[in-house]
Amino acid sequence: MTITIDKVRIILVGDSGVGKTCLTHLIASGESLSRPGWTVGCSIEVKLHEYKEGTPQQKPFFIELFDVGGSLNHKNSRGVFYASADGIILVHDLTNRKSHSNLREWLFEILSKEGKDIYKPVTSTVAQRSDEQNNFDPEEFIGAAQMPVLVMGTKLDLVDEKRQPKTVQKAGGIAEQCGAEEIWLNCDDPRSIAAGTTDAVKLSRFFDRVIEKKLQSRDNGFYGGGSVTDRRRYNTAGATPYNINNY
Ligand SMILES: Nc1nc2c(ncn2[C@@H]2O[C@H](COP(=O)(O)OP(=O)(O)OP(=O)(O)O)[C@@H](O)[C@H]2O)c(=O)[nH]1
Ligand SMILES: [Mg+2]
Repeated sequence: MTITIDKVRIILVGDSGVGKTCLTHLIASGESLSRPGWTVGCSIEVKLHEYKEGTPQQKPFFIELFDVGGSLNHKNSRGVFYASADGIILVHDLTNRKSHSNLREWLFEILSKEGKDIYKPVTSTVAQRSDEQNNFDPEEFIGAAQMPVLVMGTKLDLVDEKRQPKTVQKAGGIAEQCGAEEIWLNCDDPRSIAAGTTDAVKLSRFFDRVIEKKLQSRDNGFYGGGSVTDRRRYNTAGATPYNINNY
């Protein structure tokens, strides 16, 4: 017997080396990844998620995780992966404060790419653009885009509170500015987001929000991305529903 399962798309962005590929793999498979290579372009993993688990509305959804390579070399070409995103996971390295402050720029980059008419810069010179970027207000964006955001800090195992007390702080960070939930974890430890943990619940709630938002846009007739109607067949006999793709 085959059933049809809807999908949503979540993009993971953040500086190169923060751990997006390890995190994506951990979320999708529940396992840690020992030696990831740099991501060129984007790689995709898929997770089967139970929307509103334990309620009468429970329903399976595919969560497509678009792990976008963070290298500066691909800054101009990666906009294509942002199209029809339904949610964003902003990833930073807890031992690298700059990777956290750069998340504003990542949000700006997503919004200013073609295909997203939520926040279109009107200027074109480098100086004007940099000005626009500095004045960019994440809260305003989140309000306009209505796109669920989750902030995830990696390498918690490497944080030495005594030596780096100022590096790790939740208050006033990008999560607070966006009104987003935040998870800190060690991607090398599969128990970090194991079922039943607080962070697994947070993650599951985020997936539910992304799905809910998408269903709402579809009901309101705002949806134009095509992925809810682009359904996939899933063989309930137990075959792997999806492979990792490199785009
Ligand atoms: N100790 C520790 N190492 C981590 C953690 N997460 C990732 N790493 C390591 O950080 C390095 C970079 O991880 P990646 O997942 O490749 O980083 P990325 O963000 O995908 O990088 P790009 O593909 O270049 O954008 C690897 O050596 C990982 O093993 C963590 O939570 N703890
Ligand atoms: Mg990677």
